[in-house]
Amino acid sequence: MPPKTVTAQPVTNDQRLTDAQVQQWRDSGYAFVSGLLPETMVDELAEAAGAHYPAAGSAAAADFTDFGSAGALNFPAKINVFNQVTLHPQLLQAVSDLLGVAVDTLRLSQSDLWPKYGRDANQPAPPGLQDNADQRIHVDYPNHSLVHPPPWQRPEAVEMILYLSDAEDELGGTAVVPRTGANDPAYRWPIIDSPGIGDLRYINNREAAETYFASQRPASAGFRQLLYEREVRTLYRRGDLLLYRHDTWHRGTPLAPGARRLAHNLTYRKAASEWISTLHTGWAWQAYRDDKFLERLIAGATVEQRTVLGFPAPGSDYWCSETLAAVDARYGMFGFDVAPYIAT
Ligand SMILES: O=C(O)CCC(=O)C(=O)O
Ligand SMILES: [Fe+2]
Repeated sequence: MPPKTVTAQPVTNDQRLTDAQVQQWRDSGYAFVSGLLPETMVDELAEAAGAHYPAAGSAAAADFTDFGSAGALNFPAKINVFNQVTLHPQLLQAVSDLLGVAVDTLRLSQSDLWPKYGRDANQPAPPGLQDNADQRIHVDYPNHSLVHPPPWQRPEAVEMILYLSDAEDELGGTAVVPRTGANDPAYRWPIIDSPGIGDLRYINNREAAETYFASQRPASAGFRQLLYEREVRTLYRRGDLLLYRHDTWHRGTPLAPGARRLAHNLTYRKAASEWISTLHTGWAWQAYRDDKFLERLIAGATVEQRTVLGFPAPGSDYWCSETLAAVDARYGMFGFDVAPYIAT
């Protein structure tokens, strides 16, 4: 049987999620939407990221194995539009709508962009447990959180995959397992039947992971087969956005041979959930550059966008006459306006 696919549903004209999309994310663990970000911005990002990574079919692409945050384009990037997308007001509004909290209580915890290549049909079979082409079904919380996601009705974060390519031959979609309700066996509690959790080995590749479960955890192996049977795959187009959660079962699936998919991963958490890690390398390693792009980014951001990066919000205890003057001295020449931070 061919995999079941889902297509993105348009947002409303004012670039907000519809009530149905919000409800679907809260109940089913995902929503797949189109039209949230301006098309021109998505095109610009796709072009810039496309030039940054090896072309599909090139020798460098065949050698490319570096995926995950460390090897990816990271926030803040020298590519301006990458940063603009990361802090786009419409994305922040969507997260605020999903979590039901104000934008200024959100924090960015992941922004990285990476390519995935379709293995050439005559390339040798993939070696290794960590091969990324056909992923094992999993949840993302182990490398995002120090703990375990709270009960379903209290989500702490929104994860996103912004697709910058079209699915070629309808392959490479992210598979997700829609949650059907409070008693859905696929979402039994706690969520621990996934590689890397507890004393389970971390294995990325589906076949290797399921062989491992069959021999080490036969009870989990049967459960996991149910997850594969229940999955639906995103039939993505450039600009489509998958919104999901740290407790959503999902996985990456193989691309068409020779294809390249570019995808931007984004996560925003609640400010109070400090146990959720920051996955991108962050600004510490981007300070002290002669082009001052970090300073310009901070100065040019809105108050809300800065707050999402962890900059002290208006009203924070941090602000006093001394810090106002000092921060102005650091950023004022780049156009930073200290006024919103002055207590009235
Ligand atoms: O590539 C995808 O579509 C999903 C990737 C993923 O879930 C992961 O790497 O954790
Ligand atoms: Fe994942």
